[in-house]
Amino acid sequence: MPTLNEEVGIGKTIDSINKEFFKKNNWELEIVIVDGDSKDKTQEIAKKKGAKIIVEKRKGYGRAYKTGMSQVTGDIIVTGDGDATYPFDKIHEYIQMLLDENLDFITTDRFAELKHGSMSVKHAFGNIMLASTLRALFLINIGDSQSGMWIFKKEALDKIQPLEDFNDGMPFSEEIKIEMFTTKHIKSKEIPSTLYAREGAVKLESFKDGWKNLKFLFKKRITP
Ligand SMILES: Nc1nc2c(ncn2[C@@H]2O[C@H](COP(=O)(O)OP(=O)(O)OP(=O)(O)O)[C@@H](O)[C@H]2O)c(=O)[nH]1
Ligand SMILES: [Mg+2]
Repeated sequence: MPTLNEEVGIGKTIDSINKEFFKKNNWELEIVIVDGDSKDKTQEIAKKKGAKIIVEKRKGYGRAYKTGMSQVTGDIIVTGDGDATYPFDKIHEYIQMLLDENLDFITTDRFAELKHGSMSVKHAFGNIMLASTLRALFLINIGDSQSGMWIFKKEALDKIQPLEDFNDGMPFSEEIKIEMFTTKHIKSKEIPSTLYAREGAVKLESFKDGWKNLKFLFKKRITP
């Protein structure tokens, strides 16, 4: 989980993971936050709840993931924000599906179940626009191009472009989907999921990030 000043949501996010299920199945669980040098109690809370802390002072959502993914050692990686919006209470089911269906990469469609107050009309509109653009430009069938919860085999990262080539900002989210869905021999799937209302302050700057995400799609489409 990338975190930047998420003291309000990080505890709830970590607590929601069904640790019993992991234990019962002998699945080793490592919780990792990649923290952008938060000035609040994010690191303290996460540490108390058993998470490993990686500090990445360089700015950006994508930068945090690039650093985190290059350092974690598990066979399966599950991602999501530290703001209690993504259904970490269901990740054991998603992992089980990845294994049962022998998939390499799962991305989650938040639109399947938007809980009250989880997405403003403005954000929903922006997300739908971005997803439509992604579908048109890359011919892949994804309904939610900006979802930040993915469940995937770490080895899939070896089959796509090098992590360091990924965008450092919010476009990381669409870029990982494009890479996973357009690379041969990677079995990818989008599954229905949920979005809860956010805890704590938003880091996203709607118009600025929306525009950056849109420009990124066109730029990626034309660069070889
Ligand atoms: N390490 C690190 N984490 C970041 C940075 N920017 C954002 N994050 C984290 O990345 C996640 C996504 O950011 P959000 O502000 O939730 O963006 P969003 O999910 O598009 O917006 P909401 O719908 O309002 O939640 C959150 O857990 C943030 O704390 C950063 O520069 N560095
Ligand atoms: Mg968020």
